[in-house]
Amino acid sequence: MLTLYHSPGSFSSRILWLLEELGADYEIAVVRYPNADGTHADPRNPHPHGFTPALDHDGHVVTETGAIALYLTDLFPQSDVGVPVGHPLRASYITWLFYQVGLTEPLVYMKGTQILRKGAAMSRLYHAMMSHIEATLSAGPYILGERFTAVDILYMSLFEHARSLLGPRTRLDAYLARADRPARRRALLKGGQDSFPGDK
Ligand SMILES: N[C@@H](CCC(=O)N[C@@H](CS)C(=O)NCC(=O)O)C(=O)O
Repeated sequence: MLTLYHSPGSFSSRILWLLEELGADYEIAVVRYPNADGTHADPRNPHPHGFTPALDHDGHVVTETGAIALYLTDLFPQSDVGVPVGHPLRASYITWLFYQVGLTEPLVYMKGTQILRKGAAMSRLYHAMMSHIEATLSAGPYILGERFTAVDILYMSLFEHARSLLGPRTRLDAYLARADRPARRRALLKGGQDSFPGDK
């Protein structure tokens, strides 16, 4: 049994979208955040900090969005949303999953909090990273090429959320227009969000 510990509008919405793409049978446990000082975490949530997402699979707990994405797509190797071991795209798939959670997400966060302004090396890395992503998408339509994968779920969710920080980017906007997928709409409804981000 798969149970997703979820808070509407949080990172767990990405995993909900992935579960819908995979056609998985799962339950959602809606949990509340802890207070800012870390106290009063929801006692049902197995995440060590009370954050979301956390995934319980038959009593085994996985946390961290990237780890959950890899775990789930490995659990459903027949799905096109992941890339199984031995497939020619596996190296690229894992590289991009880790690039998203380990580099893109923190650098975009640092841009949002203005920390980037204080560090020339980090700022340079941010611009190099965005150029790399856009160059990759020019061969797209998706990060891995023709195939929509869990990597796109993580990137589309992040870039939609942070879109106003990123400046004019035609290619990125064309990419984000592809996020309107039936599984995404189902996930938003099931996850407690009643409208699609692009809808007026
Ligand atoms: N590195 C974690 C981050 C998870 C995270 O920060 N989740 C946020 C929601 S987007 C959260 O649960 N925050 C609780 C809080 O701020 O108290 C992941 O990628 O899963």
